[in-house]
Amino acid sequence: MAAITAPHNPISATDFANEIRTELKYTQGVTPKEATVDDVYVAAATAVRKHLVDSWETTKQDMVNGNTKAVGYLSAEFLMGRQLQNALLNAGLTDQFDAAVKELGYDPKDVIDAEYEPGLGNGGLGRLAACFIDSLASLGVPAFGYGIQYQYGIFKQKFDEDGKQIETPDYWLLKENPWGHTDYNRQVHVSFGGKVEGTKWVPAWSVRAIPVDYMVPGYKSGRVNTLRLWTAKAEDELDLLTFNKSEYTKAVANQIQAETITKILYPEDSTKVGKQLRLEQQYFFVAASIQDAIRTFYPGQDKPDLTTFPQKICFQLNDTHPVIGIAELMRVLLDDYGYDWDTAWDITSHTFNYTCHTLLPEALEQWPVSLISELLPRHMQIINEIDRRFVEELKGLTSDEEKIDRMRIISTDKEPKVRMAYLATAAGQHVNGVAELHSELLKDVTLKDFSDLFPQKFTNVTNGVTPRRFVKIANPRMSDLITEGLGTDAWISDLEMLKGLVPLADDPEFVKKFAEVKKANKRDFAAFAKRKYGFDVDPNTMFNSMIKRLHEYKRQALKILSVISTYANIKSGKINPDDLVPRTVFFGAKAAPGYYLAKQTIQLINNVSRVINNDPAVKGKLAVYFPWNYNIELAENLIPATDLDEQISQAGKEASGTGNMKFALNGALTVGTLDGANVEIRNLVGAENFFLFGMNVDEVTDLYAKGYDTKGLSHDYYESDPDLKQAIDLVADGTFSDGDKDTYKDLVNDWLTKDYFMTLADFRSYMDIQSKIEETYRDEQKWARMAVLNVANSGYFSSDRSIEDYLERVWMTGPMPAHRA
Ligand code: C3B
Repeated sequence: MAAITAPHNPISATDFANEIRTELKYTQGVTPKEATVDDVYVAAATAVRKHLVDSWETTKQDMVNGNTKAVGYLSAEFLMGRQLQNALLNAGLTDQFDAAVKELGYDPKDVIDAEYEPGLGNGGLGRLAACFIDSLASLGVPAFGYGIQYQYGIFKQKFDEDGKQIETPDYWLLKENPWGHTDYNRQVHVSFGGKVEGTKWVPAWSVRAIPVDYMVPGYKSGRVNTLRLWTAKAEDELDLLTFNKSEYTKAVANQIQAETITKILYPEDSTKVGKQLRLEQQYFFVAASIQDAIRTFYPGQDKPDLTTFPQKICFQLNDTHPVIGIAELMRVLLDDYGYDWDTAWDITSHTFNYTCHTLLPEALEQWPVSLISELLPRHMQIINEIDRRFVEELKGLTSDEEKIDRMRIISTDKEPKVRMAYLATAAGQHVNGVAELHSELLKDVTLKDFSDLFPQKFTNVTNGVTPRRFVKIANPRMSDLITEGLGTDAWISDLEMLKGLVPLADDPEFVKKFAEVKKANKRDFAAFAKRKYGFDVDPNTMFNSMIKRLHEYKRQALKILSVISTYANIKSGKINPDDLVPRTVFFGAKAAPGYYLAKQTIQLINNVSRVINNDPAVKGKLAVYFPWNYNIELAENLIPATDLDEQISQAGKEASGTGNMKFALNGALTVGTLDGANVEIRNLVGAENFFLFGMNVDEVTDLYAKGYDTKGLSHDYYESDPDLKQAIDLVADGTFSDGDKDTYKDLVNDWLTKDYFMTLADFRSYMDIQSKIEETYRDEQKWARMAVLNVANSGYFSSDRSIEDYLERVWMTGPMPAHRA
């Protein structure tokens, strides 16, 4: 793939400082003397944005005028992280920025810190979308990210004095947002409700969808794509008549209803919700995006030839959230442009592809037919017809009536529902899982009936992460060492080049330098943790991290029980603390506000932390920290400083994981189960460089078959393992709740009677691997060598590679020809 390398930006630091001064004066109206660090941040952001505009313009023009099919990545979440450093890197202005800001009398770090991190995603799925649009731009593929500009992102997390999670709203737009351009001149309208007369939809109400555009600059590709996030506004802002009668609230009712649509990100992550508002959100952003794509690729045409649409753009459905888009494109083609069903279906089915991100059945959305009928009656009519025709098609493929019933897009139960995953699978050309194991399980279990009859639709694309943000920017020291080792920095856009580090794993000099980088990163993190959270972290201990959403299947409970067990054994004298490798355990996790057991687990971790960190008996040997409000900033700081990463989900539950990739790429070793992308990481870095424990998928399946969760078998594990019993008893007896035995009652009860995710069954195996981890860690050289090999063999996990796989297996397109000035 021919990458064009943009020249290093020729502007000098002094000129860039002048550009910042100009923005301060003409955009913000402050003198450099009056300016605060927030002003300087906004001015610098505005200045760097201007350096990207020309490429943005040519990219858009080349996309519309050229013949390369574009990608529309439809996602309810884009967890972008802070933008300034990434924009500077891709504009070739990092060094000039540092010098210019110093010239203006500021510390570059403070200016970068002035940016408020947008939280428009819940976790892995949203961050993956952000990595993917970065890679699309860096590879020079024409692409749009389409999503929602939520007014409130994911909640801000705090802990109260009891250690409980407190959620507060994240009103991020209170701060100036210099990256998003609200384009009032490109608004579209989206309708809802009403009735159908024959096949004519007469909606009851509509809203304006206003795009907020973000530049997505590629790394050394000379390309800048667009992330277009829609925000909802009322058609008639204010009912003046009512207002003049002094009925203020009533007068703005319309506005409130409209703007509610993009008010808040759903705080759910892989768990069930059934809210009308969520369907409104989903329809709102896909309907706006489809209109946008048509007007972009057929500018000024009243009667475009939309049979060419699948050659202009393909839409990737990021999980089930945008799947209603299938019915919407059908509606647009049938009703707005007058195509017959077969033509419309041919266009639609060649436009959409679907990525499934889960194995939890409850996370595959199903919308009640009654709800869709009310909110989108014409779409329900269309889905009924899709279902009817699909059944006909199935009858031609199988005589198994039960199978046909199982596969129906509309379920046949008493309260029929539309199964969005089935709709996507039936309609699209390709369905992919996000790691090899996950894609296999999709074919063998979750979507088995479909893969039996339509095997050609199924493929795998293993996830990846962007090396720009998660290596180059997050870990500058290690990046410099890699560049020194390889003699080039070309690895940043060709991550497989890290393989060149393999021989250096046997060069004691290089390995030593690598270990020193990790130590320096740990000191940096300790300083960060002190500044930000007031923690006194000891950088001379092993840093052991578990950062991800709090979910039972991810098994933070397993980790905290192991910590409790070690603590208890030190206290009882069973373990001599001097025999332990001193360790600091970090947790970072938000729990969905309505997820009771997850919130209890958070409370338990906080209180274990309080007890252990204040107990002189374990001082210097064991500490637990739980920095609140886990976000990308924390990840970018903690990952480069981590020695040991926890990927301990129950086998068969984590679709892929992407944190695991970030850690391996930053020289942390993994302790993990054979789940998600762990399997591929272990294969690539070598089994001897990975700490494997626990049951595999088959063993988990067997244990369910024996009745593990239904017959209370977890209790046997509790009774037969004294360490496990001791740890659970300490939770139950009030050791971590000031003597109160009720605090964790439900959690303990769940462990002992159900334990659906088999934490107790995997406990012994998890404890056993710890001695191997400690023994390895004591040999500094050996550990560092393993860490180097993890980095060297993880180049596969670049999101550039994921995107290349999508291009080849799913989208059938590629980069645009290089732009010639
Ligand atoms: C997540 C999965 O839980 C992860 O295993 C996976 O790595 C990422 O998606 C990206 O593919 N996921 C999520 O964050 N939110 C969902 N609703 C479903 C899956």
